[in-house]
Amino acid sequence: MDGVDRGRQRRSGRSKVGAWREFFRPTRRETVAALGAGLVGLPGCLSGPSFPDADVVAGADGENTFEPAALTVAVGNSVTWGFASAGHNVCCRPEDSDDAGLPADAAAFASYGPDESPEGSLVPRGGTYEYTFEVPGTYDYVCVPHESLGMTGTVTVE
Ligand SMILES: [Cu+2]
Repeated sequence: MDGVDRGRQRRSGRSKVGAWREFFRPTRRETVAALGAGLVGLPGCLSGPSFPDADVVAGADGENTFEPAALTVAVGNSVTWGFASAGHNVCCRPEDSDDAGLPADAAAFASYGPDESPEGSLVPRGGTYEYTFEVPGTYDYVCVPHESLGMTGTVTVE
């Protein structure tokens, strides 16, 4: 129960993602309304899709980054990645990337299926990917197309 409390505190203290959101600064209701009105496609809108419920934003401002790159969550917590630009994925499968790693007793995961191409299976702009961490430890994941450019991240599960 102590772990749940600490997890909540960490989830509410997502400062880097929070700072990114402040640029757009929508309320949840405004975001839903804006998405419904097709804001994503409006010319001149440079902030891209907003992800009120995302823990990690991939490709913000067209950069090859995960923000925040390091995140700590409690066992049983879900992490949601929001994809602010096209061309990215999430891979925590050592068979697909030398930079991917996870606890020995944890299952590998990726935003694409086991039979899909790691390089070619990408989450669309505005899409999300969610994974629930049931095994404690350190998870090093990558965006396969951009791992050589440093698009990597870590989730620590306590
Ligand atoms: Cu990428």
